[in-house]
Amino acid sequence: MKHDFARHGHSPCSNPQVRAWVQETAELTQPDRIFWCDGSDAERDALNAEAVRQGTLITLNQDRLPGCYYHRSHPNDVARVEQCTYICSESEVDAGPTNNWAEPKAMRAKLLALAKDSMTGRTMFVVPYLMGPASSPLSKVGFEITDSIYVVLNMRIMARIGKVAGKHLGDSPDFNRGLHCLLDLNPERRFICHFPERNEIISVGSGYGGNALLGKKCLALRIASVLGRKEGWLAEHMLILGVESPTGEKTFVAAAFPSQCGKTNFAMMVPPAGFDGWKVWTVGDDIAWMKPGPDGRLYAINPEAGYFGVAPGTNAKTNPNAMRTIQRDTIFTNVALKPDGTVWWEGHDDPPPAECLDWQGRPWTPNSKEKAAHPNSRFTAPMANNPMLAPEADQPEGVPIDAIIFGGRRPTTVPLVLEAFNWSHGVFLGATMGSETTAASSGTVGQIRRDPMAMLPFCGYNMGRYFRHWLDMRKAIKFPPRVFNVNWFRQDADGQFLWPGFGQNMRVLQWIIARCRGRASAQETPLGWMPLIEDFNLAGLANFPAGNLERLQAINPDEWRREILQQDELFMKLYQFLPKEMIFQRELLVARL
Ligand code: GTP
Ligand code: SPV
Ligand code: MN
Repeated sequence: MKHDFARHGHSPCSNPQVRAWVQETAELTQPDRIFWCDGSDAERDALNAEAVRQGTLITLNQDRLPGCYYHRSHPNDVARVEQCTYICSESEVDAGPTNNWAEPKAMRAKLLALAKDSMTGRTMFVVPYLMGPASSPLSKVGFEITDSIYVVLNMRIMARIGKVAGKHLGDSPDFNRGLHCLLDLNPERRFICHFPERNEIISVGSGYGGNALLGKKCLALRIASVLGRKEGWLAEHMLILGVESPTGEKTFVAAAFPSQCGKTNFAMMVPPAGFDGWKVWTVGDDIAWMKPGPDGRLYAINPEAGYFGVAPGTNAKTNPNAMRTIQRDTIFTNVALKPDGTVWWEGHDDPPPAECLDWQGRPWTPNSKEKAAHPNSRFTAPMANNPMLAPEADQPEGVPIDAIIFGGRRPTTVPLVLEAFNWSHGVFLGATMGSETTAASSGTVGQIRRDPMAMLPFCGYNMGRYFRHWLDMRKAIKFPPRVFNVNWFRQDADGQFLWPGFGQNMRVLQWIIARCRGRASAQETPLGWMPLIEDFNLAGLANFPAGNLERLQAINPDEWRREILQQDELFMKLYQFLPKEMIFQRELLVARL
């Protein structure tokens, strides 16, 4: 085995535990080469060139999309796989009724057998990475060992890579071990496994997204949620944004929406006409780590450094800042490839190309029956490209959160916006969230399921105890954020969205901020505080039929009867572990209705 330390001046991390683990993993997987990533630009160029040579990446039109590359994943490997994702805690109760559990010893043995000799003839990459800003007390170090050059190139964008991680770690043994092996991409041998007690992740058989970029869902949510419970903080599937008012007042908000339910779009929102002087700054678009600060407020950091965003539907009208962000240094995965070396997807600004290659590399024309881009096709782009990246995004202490928003994709039942009566009620609103399933995870799309706090696929421990942890956090936060519930996706009888969404969500955000600042009145309803119709800012909103706001805010008793029954299904599943407060909140809701 040749250790390729000299190439591009890489030097391996000097941490003895890291070196021992890398050595042990190399002995197991038997790569031809070991490549330690240092995060330099020279390394990026060399890796891109090598990925193009191998056919893993296609170079896009460098005049129009400088630094951009194109990738097609295996057609059977296009989304997260919840049925293959396991929490391998020592005790099954610790994983809880909403996670797949496997006995850790047996699962480890099975995975290590699969990993054995799996890198023969290949390069083993060692990616040191830091989740969170340099020198933040909230940041965490991980090492990902992978045989996928595509994973390395994505991790380079999504996390802070190389020396910064080694420096943060020093000689400490406190780092996450992540082993990723592509194997042969056979779905039968696809396992995404978490060992919370060992701070370890082993992922085999998938090269895509959250299955393979181990810093993201595996570490920053599943493992981090366990650490957060132990250490007194929250790891959440939340975007973080800052709203600046015309007077320069800044308010930070964190929002949990399930996968493909609008986090990236909300985080990068541009206020519409009529909101002169208002600005929305992005801190993060997918994950928030939140901890009470010394001043008694809740502070949040974005552990990531890039966006792994949904391509379809992204255009200059829905998300202009994303369109600017992905003009350079971006990897496009499973979108359509145009003959001029640029990219396209359903919902792009450009009309459908007369001809192109679809996400599987097959010729596509506007007459084709199938979509040109996969519904879960994505861009991987550095957050530094975002023209509205919050200046606070790198602040080690994070940003103070004044509002927490929960929202799902609900065609009926759930109003556009309401505010919780208090923290416990807010936790209840999050805990009972439902949402339609989307293409972000393999399986049926469009089915409503309970997705508490948008964390159903990402909570690394028992969901009942997770609710308890949320309730307990109240005691540690002197000035708790207010909690809100939103739904951008309510439809009329013809299946049309009642709310225009995207930039117009600024109107909802404006009410939320006014509530946080004690400036907006509200009416009490069975579900929570709601804006007074006459107070809600609809000024200048064109083509918004009279009565639509009433329809968006309507509480339909029949729908709510069904909703409570569906909430009960989750509560029954968790019953043994469910905090009593959740039962009280349910009773109060029933009584109010
Ligand atoms: P993940 O990266 O999977 O976690 O998704 P996300 O939560 O970041 O969702 P994203 O912002 O990428 O949006 C997902 C889909 O919802 C896209 O197709 C968007 O066009 C659409 N979408 C986002 N915001 C809105 C909205 O306000 N209204 C409507 N109707 N659609 C929206
Ligand atoms: C999600 O599914 O919530 C994502 C995409 O953000 S992935 O990284 O694949 O999990
Ligand atoms: Mn996500």
